[in-house]
Amino acid sequence: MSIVTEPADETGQPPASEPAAASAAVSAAASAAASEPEITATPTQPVPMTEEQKFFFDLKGWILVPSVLTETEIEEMKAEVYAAVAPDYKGKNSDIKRGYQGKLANLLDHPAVVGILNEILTEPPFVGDDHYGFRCESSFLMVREPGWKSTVQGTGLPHVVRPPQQANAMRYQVQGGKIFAGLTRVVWELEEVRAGYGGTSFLSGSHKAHFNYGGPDRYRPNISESPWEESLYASLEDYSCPPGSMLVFTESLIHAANDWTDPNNPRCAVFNCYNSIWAQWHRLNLDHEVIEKMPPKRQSLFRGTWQLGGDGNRAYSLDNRSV
Ligand SMILES: O=C(O)CCC(=O)C(=O)O
Repeated sequence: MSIVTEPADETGQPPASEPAAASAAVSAAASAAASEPEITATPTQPVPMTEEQKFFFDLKGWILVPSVLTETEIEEMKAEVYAAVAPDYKGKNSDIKRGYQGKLANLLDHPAVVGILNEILTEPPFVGDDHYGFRCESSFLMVREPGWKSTVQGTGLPHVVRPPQQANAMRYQVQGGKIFAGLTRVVWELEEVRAGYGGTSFLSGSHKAHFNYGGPDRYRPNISESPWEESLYASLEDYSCPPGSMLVFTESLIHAANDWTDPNNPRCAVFNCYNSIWAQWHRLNLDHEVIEKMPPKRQSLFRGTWQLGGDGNRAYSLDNRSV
């Protein structure tokens, strides 16, 4: 079974059949910025997470928001990803190796992302007009042609950021009726994904597991050597979605990469990772020269990881960047 929740409009209600208002906002803002190609638009109106999305995210550890992007956005972004991962694709070479530049940068703070992360990764006192209340700490692009094989050594082995049953700064928590999803992944699927053909798979609910998954080492962040490997694999779920859909999951959830077997299209996706303004998992590996070309609010996604001192930690600068 896959979980599909409708994208919400600004009131938090799912729209009937209109394209996502959020996407339209990004397109409009992006065209307004057309004369400034280096600085893509910062969307301003987050799309609030719905109660339904919150329920399923808490229950399962992941949600799918279908058809967030417009056709034009999908085509432009796909072209950037294909150009980036295969330098000879369409005769183009690309400087874009991650989702921090070009049209792909609009995904970093897309209104659909901001609305959800405002709910699960920060609190109102830390959200401002000129800065975000969460950080982005990694981005990578993916193209998997039909026949691409995952390996049981890498992300093909069901894994988590840390074993979810132990206390740690990255883990999924709910306290006082509030979700706090430490390390959160947002995946943008730019081609169609059909269930069973190689999308990411999840052991739904495992982000709240209280017991070890059977392996010999309680600190091991994957299921290797678990005597229950077969039933763990059999319990994984995946999803179907049209291009332009957004998948959000907590990295405390057991999940895995899978062989891409769909002969109809490659998997083409952008994987962005977010964290609390007070915690960090990945080294950022992003040059100041790229960040300084972003609108200031988007730059705040890459500020240092601390809270108290000086005038507070809101703006990004060369002296205040995450490492
Ligand atoms: O490649 C995939 O489908 C899953 C990627 C993954 O394991 C991760 O984001 O941690």
